[in-house]
Amino acid sequence: MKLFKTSAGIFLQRNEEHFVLNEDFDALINRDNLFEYLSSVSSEKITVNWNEIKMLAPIGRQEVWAAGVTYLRSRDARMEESKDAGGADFYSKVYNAERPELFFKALPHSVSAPGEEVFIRKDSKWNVPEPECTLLINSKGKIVAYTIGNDMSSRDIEGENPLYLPQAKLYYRSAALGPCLYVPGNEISLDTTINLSIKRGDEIVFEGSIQLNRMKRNFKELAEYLYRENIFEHGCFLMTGTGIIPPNEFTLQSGDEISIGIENIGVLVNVVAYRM
Ligand code: DO4
Ligand code: MG
Repeated sequence: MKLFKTSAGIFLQRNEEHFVLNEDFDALINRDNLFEYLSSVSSEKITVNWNEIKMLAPIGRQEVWAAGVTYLRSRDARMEESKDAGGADFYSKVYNAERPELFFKALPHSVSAPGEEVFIRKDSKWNVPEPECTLLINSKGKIVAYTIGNDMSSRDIEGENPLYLPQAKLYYRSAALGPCLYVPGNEISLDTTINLSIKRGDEIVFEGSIQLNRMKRNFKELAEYLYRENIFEHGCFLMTGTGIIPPNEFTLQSGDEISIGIENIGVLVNVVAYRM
């Protein structure tokens, strides 16, 4: 089942049919039994005309956090970009350590919705999208849904010094979520593929894909660490790290169209821009 947050309300997609849910979004997605509730809730059936409706990011009052260096490809890329700052050591250590890298990513107001622009920093020359399977964890620490996340990153700022990570990762519209919350009722299959495609004009300038089974960590472990000494009253989103990184000579340009697809969830499309 899928939940869409839209300009016309909350839509539940169940067995190819759509229903409107007149409920508080935060209370709904924080339900412990979200899958069971959505399986049986009865509500007005509708025909959705997506051309007349704006899709919103499927977030209410939750914080967005992110995990890093959860795939070998990410470890290698960080080691390269930070080699002058001594990165070889700390990225390889965190990849092998018991404790994962977790960092705060965004508050809801700076998250881009499907179709909205994501920003690159004007003081950075090397920017990439990071396509990440993203967990919705409820206030009790249970993973209840999945969505697609884009952890936009400035690789030159991050590579210059690891203490610059918050500036490389956390700025207005550096995160995108959507298009929906996928509520499968059980854990997402690790055979699931994430695809990234970047279009410049009519040309595809980068394409890549990875399966979730290439992750070094598992989702429950990441959620457990995040909730150890934190309270998330409305639940929390957790981006689980990227395994797709364009080659070093690639950087995003204003106007590029980023499409991130995850099987069973959908495709999240955003266009790159500078904040005016
Ligand atoms: O250590 C830097 C962040 C890594 C990251 O965001 C990722 O691996 O996805
Ligand atoms: Mg990332």
